[in-house]
Amino acid sequence: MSRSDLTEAAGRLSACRRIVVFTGAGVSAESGIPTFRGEGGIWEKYDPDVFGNIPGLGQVWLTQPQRLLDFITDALDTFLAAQPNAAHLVIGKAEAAGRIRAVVTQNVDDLHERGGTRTVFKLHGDLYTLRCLRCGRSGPLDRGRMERIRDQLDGMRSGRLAILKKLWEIMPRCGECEGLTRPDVVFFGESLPANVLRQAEEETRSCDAFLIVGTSGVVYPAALLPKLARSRGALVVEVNREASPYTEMSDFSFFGPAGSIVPELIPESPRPA
Ligand code: BJW
Ligand code: ZN
Repeated sequence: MSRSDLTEAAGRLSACRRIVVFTGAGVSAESGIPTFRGEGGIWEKYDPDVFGNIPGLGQVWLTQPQRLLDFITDALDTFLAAQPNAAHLVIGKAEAAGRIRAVVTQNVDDLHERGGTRTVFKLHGDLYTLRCLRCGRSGPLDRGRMERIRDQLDGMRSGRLAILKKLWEIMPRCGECEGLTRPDVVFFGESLPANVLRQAEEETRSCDAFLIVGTSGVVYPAALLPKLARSRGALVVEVNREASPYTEMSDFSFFGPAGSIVPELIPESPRPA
């Protein structure tokens, strides 16, 4: 990455008014949420064949509830502590300034929203929403409730059956029908929310620039969106720690931390193109 390339890419982006930002775990890494893959990723500690799908999670609940407890505790600690970083904030400001049409994210955190972005399409769902397994209704899982669940987990350290029983007790229930709920996130083998995917595709088809931030680009169908943008003639710019399946097809690729590079690409006061 050279400074002149960054300046050129920023100049090209400053002429665009329908930018779609497509993000993955890397945009939240500097907020303290580990990525999935790679060194230090979540899946170094928790096998995706077990923790990445519902049958695997069901199995671990029954056979190793302590492992499930660790997974949930880690997740709650991490998400409760995370704050938006410079990339989330500058994206929110650029949207408010009318330069960005939408953020399409694979992340289930709320950092884009807290960074000020209003139009966020969450392809893989939302950790802060619960869905009832009985009646299908969705409702918010606010931070206060999350903190209370986190506190209750602390007291549960021994005895498989005792942990199973306690987990069952503290699983949030539906406000309407008292049914068990689950986080409204998309695991492997589950469909993405159809209307969210459709709107994300529409925005992608009609954008003039597509800014990819912090994704390895290996999970489908989300991984197809950059190709859709490219096929429609959008300017494609990538920010990542390392090369990805998008590097070859991008007009510009910048390798480094999103929190430093994204503010250079979409500065608050863009220079005229
Ligand atoms: C930084 C940075 C910094 C770091 N700054 N950058 C065979 C072929 C093709 C497809 C399939 C197949 N077999 C099955 C499928 C379908 C499957 C799929 O795509 N699998 C592939 C992995 C092979 N997809 C699905 O199942 C989806 N549903 C679906 O397709 O339904 C129809 C269907 C059903 C049944 C069968 C077939 C089709 C659902 C996908 C759901 C994904 N869910 C997860 C979370 C799981 C829950 C959990 O365990 O918590 O979503 S998986 C995980 O990956 C998470 C993410 O959203 C997603 C993408 O990851 P992301 O965001 O790219 O993160 P990383 O970690 O991979 O990359 C981070 C990047 O950031 C890296 O590049 C770093 O370098 C970079 N970085 N720090 C900038 N500071
Ligand atoms: Zn219900």
